[in-house]
Amino acid sequence: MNKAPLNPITPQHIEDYRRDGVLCLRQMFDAEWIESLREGAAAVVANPDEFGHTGPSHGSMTSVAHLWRKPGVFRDFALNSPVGEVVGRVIEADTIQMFHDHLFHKPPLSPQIMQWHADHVWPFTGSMVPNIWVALTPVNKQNGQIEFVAGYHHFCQETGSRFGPAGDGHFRFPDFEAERNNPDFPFKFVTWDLEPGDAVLFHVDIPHYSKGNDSDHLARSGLAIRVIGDDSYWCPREGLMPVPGIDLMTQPEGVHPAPSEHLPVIWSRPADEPRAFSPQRTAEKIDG
Ligand SMILES: O=C(O)CCC(=O)C(=O)O
Repeated sequence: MNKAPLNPITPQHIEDYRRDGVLCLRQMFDAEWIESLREGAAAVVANPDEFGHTGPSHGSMTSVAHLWRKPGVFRDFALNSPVGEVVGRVIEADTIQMFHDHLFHKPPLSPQIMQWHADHVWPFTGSMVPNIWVALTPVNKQNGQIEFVAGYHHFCQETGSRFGPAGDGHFRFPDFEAERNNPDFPFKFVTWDLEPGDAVLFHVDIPHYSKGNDSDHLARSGLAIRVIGDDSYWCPREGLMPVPGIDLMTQPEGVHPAPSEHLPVIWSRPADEPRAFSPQRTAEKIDG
């Protein structure tokens, strides 16, 4: 099972992520990882409660989180696969800490739609709270590929617009379904067909959506891994999703979370490489 990415992270990947806040990464994990995750996912689908916590979207789709907290392939993948390095290099972090994972499995003919949303539920502010969604089956238009609004994170970060408990309570997304065919809409809708082992990596402020599975024979499965990089800070607000085992409301607002067993460092940039993250650069960006 590979520990370093199977393919290089290129300047193009970094540029695409900076510009769009979402990109497709082809084949960074070897077949052994993917086969083991597929077997793990089949066991979770058969017995969700034995492996993790079922989410509100659990039902006609299997939706189970916190799988990495128990020994097994999901923990091995989080801690020992190249997933931390892949994310860290693309988002230009120097350290990556694990905090959450989530299996989304739509069986054939699952009507489960994931409505347009962004992952604003996490208890962190900052620009480095990404999600890497690793395909465990082929993913295509018919069985429920995920669609994204590319570049929308710039608007959110520049205007401080976050809905839900992390925001001001007033901000709402536009009706993205209505904007799909609007030639004047300033953002692009993007999506990719994926093979097992491909992944999509996206910024916490990127809106995304997936339709139901219309295939009568092909399930659609993906494992979302959520991590934090250097530019992420505690946001202790009621209504945000706590990290199990950590008392959210006693965490220091605006401080980068210290590594711990619940937020382990899963990748650090080697000491002989120049640092990618500069707090000063981030402060300059925020100041304008
Ligand atoms: O798997 C899906 O269809 C949706 C995934 C998602 O919303 C997420 O990873 O945040």
